[in-house]
Amino acid sequence: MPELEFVRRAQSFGTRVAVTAEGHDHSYDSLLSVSEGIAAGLLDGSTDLDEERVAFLFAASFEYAAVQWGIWRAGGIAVPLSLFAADPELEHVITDAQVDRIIAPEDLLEKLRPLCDRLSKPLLSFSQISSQESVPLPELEDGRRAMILYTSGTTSKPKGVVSTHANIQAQITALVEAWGWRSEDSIPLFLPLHHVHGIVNVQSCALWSGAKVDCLGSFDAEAVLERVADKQYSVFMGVPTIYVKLIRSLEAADEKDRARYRDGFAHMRLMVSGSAALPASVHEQWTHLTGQKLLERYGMTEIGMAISNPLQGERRPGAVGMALPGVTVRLTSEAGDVIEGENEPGEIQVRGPAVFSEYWNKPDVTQASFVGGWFRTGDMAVLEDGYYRIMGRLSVDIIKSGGYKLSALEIEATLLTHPAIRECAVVGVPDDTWGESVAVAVVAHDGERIELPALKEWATERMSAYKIPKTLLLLDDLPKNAMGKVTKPAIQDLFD
Ligand code: MCA
Ligand code: AMP
Repeated sequence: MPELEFVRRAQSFGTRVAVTAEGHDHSYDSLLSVSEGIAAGLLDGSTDLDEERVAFLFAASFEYAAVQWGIWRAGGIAVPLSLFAADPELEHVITDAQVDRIIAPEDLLEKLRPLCDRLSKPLLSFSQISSQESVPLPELEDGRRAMILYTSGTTSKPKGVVSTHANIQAQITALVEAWGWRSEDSIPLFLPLHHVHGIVNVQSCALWSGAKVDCLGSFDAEAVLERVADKQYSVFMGVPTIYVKLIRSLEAADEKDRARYRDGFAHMRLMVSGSAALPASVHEQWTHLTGQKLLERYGMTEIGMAISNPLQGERRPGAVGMALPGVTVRLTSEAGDVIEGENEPGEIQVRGPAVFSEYWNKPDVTQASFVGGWFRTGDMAVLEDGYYRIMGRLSVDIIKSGGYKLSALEIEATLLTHPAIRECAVVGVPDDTWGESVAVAVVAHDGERIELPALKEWATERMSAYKIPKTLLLLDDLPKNAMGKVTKPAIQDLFD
């Protein structure tokens, strides 16, 4: 029976350790047998899930990997949920993706139960869905839809990005080739598993290669540093905020510990930064403290990774490098002309097998996102001496904070449901730790006062912590242009 490539490869890795979590090692054999049991449980007598959307809410763990593989092996579409999402955000994903079933570990059932009951969606525990029965699994083509990830954009609600198995495989193989992944590799996983960075770049590349993923749950600088000092890892991947936080810990450590950490980092063969701009100063500070030159790369949910500094050769601070294997990149001017030479900025457009298939149930938005088969990223870059340098985004309404992509419009729409808010404008403001942080200018209804702590508390029920404004300005009116449109750059200036 033809198997998906990741299953075929895992069979050859057998007893090697695939995932370590909470002090337990889990082999590739175990991942194969447990995921087969989950596939059988999900199939429950049918022969193929036929792209049923199955949502799941797990921290990085053996269970996460087994459920993801189980959904795939049964022919379903995996819809990973965010551990940090508030109920309205979870509801949007579950209803928009038309999810039929939701799987969670025992300790998260209570959190999800009221929402699932209200939406009349079956909620199943990990043990409930695991079957001991051996049943034939469906034969799957690579073109089958595999995953929907929710990403914010210039529409107010996040959109579901659909990737096929072929897309995901292309995303993985580009990185395995470019970054030299091998079965001896070991990598810590502390990133969230509802985004490409954690799912594809860390977990999937490692499991494709027969390497080991060490699941740390969440990011804790001290815990990470101790394991690094223990020389547990050969590869390391994080967003710039993680490197900023680690730099702070390294600087605060005493000389003896700092030397141990430095040794641990120096022992690694590759350290990667991405998901947001890595300031050249952080790049340089990192080299100074650890002896490692970070490899910065550029990617997006819709395309996986597209551009990367080289594994061998110059890793240029402030630049993201060149197109990855199998990816074609071009820049276009505002008028839509292709830019041929260097030093002229333009929009990054991408083509290749890694590019997603569609936004779920949004044919018009999908169509508008492509021009002649090229995906329009909405990011600006310039080519300089053979390396791309990211210049920023076309839309002021996209904020990158801690590596998360946030929609100012989505946050505004939620804040406008606050009874005291008449008007508001959300902007990203520069922040040394988070890259950008969320700020809001608010006009209150007559006689109302809005204080930041109370607004934060109100927002906690309605949005993920990283979307909640960290700064608030109460204004009598929002700055607007002659057409009556709010001028966001003027609002950004007010926060200076
Ligand atoms: C949390 N806080 C923030 C933010 N987030 N403040 C400002 N801006 C933020 N974005 C506050 C909290 O409210 C809390 O405040 C304090 O900071 C600590 O929060 P906590 O969540 O504990 O922070 P952390 O655990 O240290 O999180 C930092 C993190 C996390 C590990 C960097 O943000 C993270 O995992 N980011 C990665 C996201 C990611 O994977 N993105 C990839 C998507 P208080 O102490 O007052 O309560 S992009 C992608 O996939 C594409 C394809 C790509 O290119 O990679
Ligand atoms: P997401 O939609 O969450 O996948 O985020 C993708 C976005 O992150 C891109 O469109 C870029 O704006 C941003 N991004 C990713 N990597 C980098 C990088 N190395 N430098 C600057 N921005 C980046």
